[in-house]
Amino acid sequence: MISSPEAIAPIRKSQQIQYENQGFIYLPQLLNPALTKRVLDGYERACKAHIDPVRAQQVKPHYDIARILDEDIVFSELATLPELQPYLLATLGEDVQLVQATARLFPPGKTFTAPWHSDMANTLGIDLAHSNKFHVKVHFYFEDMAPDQGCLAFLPGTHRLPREMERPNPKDINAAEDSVIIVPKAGDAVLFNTHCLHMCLDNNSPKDRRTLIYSFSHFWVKQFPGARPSNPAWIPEGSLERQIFGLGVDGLDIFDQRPWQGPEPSALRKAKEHLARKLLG
Ligand SMILES: O=C(O)CCC(=O)C(=O)O
Repeated sequence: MISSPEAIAPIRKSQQIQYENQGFIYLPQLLNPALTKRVLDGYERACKAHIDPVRAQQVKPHYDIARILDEDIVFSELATLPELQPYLLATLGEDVQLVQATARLFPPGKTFTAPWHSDMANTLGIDLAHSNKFHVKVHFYFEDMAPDQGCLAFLPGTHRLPREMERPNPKDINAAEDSVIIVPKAGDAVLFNTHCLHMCLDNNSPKDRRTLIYSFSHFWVKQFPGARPSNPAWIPEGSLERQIFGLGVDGLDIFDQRPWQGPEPSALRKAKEHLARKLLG
């Protein structure tokens, strides 16, 4: 079945403005309780199989499962979640694709992220201050977080700083006073522009922080291994859903992928409109 763009309600203008200006959106209760429980169960099974044995051998600042999509169909469902789709379309565009999916466990301890970093700071060939629809991450939560449990924090608006402008010195930043710290509950998600300065704060709680982290970008961006489930039956039928897993519509150029039936690829349409304007004077 090919869905139509009208089937997906756009996000609210206020959310779009907030995202464009601040660089992140907090999405409380994006996952319903039944889905949240399935995600938690799937994560715990995967953790038992892949993280527990490593952890028994080696102490690491954090533990990742890079091929989480192969562990349970529920992790593929998250990537194409209907409630998430309007946000992906608004923050990236119609050619959205999943590029990486990871399950992460962050044990109590100091943060493993660089203080106030952009994931994209060294990206060549694109000026991210002018391209705020390039790359987003979604962190999914399936249990309530405590404020000191390694939460995400952002310096709002910093994705828009010109490349040549000096970034704030981490020594001058007091997270509690200068940043926005998100303390999510089970079922929540946080979507952010990965060029916005952010970090994961220390996990000073006695509990592991357990999350899922999915990265999305455009159809022409290279996917990490594991960004598509090995079992093709776990890829839903819809054209947007297939595109999210890197399976485009045959006959459409890689730079012009759109999931929707009907409209021609935008480059072709624009060329035709241009020609028509010329012919008709
Ligand atoms: O909270 C984490 O696990 C990592 C946060 C981060 O820096 C990221 O997702 O880019």
